Amino acid sequence: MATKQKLLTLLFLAFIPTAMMAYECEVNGDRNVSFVDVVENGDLEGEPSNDWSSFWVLEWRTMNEQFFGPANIVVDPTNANNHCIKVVVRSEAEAREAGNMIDDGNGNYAPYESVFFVQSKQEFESGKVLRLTMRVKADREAVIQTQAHRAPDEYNHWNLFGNIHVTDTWQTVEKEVVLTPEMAQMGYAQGMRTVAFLLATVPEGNVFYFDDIKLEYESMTQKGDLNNDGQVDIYDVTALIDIILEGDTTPPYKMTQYDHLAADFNNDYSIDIYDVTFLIDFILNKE
Ligand SMILES: [Ca+2]
Ligand SMILES: [Ca+2]
Ligand SMILES: [Ca+2]
Repeated sequence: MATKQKLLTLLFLAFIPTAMMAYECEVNGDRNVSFVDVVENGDLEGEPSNDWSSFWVLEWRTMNEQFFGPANIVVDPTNANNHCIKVVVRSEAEAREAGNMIDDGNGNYAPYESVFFVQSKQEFESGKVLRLTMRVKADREAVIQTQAHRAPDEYNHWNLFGNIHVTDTWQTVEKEVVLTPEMAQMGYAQGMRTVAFLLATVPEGNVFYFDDIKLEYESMTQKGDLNNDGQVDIYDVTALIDIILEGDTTPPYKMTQYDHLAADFNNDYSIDIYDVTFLIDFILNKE
């Protein structure tokens, strides 16, 4: 930490005076509403990262043992050139036989016996517009439910995007919602960043496949404008250094006065010294 601080101070002293004097730039004209995708590798074709996964599951890969972690990426059963996520949902009979069924409180097989989670890199507050797009199919026709969670398996609200009707052929789902305070809040903690899909809705069990997943939010900001004031300038550099010093530098980012996705200037899912140099470079070279 001490070394990092020293490095930042050096950079700061070297670049900032020049930036302050002559190169402050006005980017008001470039501002517009856009949708920003907050999942990584949504088409499941890239290398899975060890640092961060957008896609989690609570499932039963062996019928007796609960698995809670990154989702399983497999070859698409309908297209050998494509990859997708596969989630296995055990049947009610298998769950009862295993003796560890997650029930609904009344002894019944619960929809949340198996859950697929899409986890955003960014927390959201109420009022945000969220848009979900994905392709989905299942071995058995089913209606699955969507919930708002804080992190995977940290429940916020029973409904997010409504129910989704899934059939045995690939179909594209598109949903949009404005987050309510109930969706965005868990107890005293503001912030929602996870869509939960409750999959155990057919007692016979099921197998689900998901692909081409996007979770987007409506944004007014642009890269480098961390404080969302319409300009990319020295104040954004100091905000960026603040974020680094506070250590909130990898997804999922907390909600603060700064836009962390705007801070990750080179889009590598890490906010670090490289972003500081890229941002300073951008400010110096902007006409
Ligand atoms: Ca794919
Ligand atoms: Ca700014
Ligand atoms: Ca970065």
